[in-house]
Amino acid sequence: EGVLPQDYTLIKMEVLPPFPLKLKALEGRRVFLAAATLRPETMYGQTNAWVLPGGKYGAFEVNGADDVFILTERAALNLAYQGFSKTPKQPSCLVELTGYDLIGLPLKSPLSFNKVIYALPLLTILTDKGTGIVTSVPSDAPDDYMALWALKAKPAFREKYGVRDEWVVPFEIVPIINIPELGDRAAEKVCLDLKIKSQNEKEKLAEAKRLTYLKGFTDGTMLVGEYAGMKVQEAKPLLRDQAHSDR
Ligand code: A2H
Repeated sequence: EGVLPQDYTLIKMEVLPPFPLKLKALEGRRVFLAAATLRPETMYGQTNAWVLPGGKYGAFEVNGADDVFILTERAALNLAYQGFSKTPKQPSCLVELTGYDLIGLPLKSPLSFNKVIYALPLLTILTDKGTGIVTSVPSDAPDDYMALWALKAKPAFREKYGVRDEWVVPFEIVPIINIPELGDRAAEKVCLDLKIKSQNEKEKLAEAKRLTYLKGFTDGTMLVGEYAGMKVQEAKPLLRDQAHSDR
């Protein structure tokens, strides 16, 4: 199994100009934060993206277009082996970056009802999984719900990482999927039901993820978008293909 298993969908979030100093060399090109997700059908509800502050990232040239992907070197190598690098089997890094360089970048993500979302810090990101960039959907992902809640509730945490209020405070949960027993903010309901108080309650969060993921997939119905009214099971592959053909 590689870094990007079959089930992952890569979501390209375009970095909006003007670019900060660290990215100036990339001006004139289309630059994306590339997130790996298991839930392409939830992309309507994105409120932000997550990056690991101390994590090592790079801006890599990808096949064909002038496009540049920001992700971990490990993910870039994996994509290169899947034929997505400019040079075969070799990632071509234009700029070396850390998560700190990415915090606060304004992003435009396909399908998201929020026209602009921001890259925000998350300390529980694993660097050996996916792309090291995670898109955040607090309506349906317990991890995202708890992390966004923590950033909203703790000004000191925002200050520590140079996060401006306007990147966080205005962003609310966007209901996108209805699950009969869990409603249309499933992640919030499950976190409240299980009395989860922080991102560090790993076991409870794992249980919350299991519950929302299982019930969302088997019983969920899309509330929004092109496939509103359709079962999640049926909409998921359609939205996955849409994201893939956009690559
Ligand atoms: B999922 P699996 Cl709505 N570190 O996307 C931590 N988490 C990561 C990651 C990393 N490096 N890379 C990906 N992920 C997250 C959406 C979503 C996700 C929803 C609900 C559940 C869910 C929006 N965030 O995942 O261990 C990404 O979050 C539940 C596990 O490889 C990705 O999908 O199976 C998921 O974990 C991949 O987890």
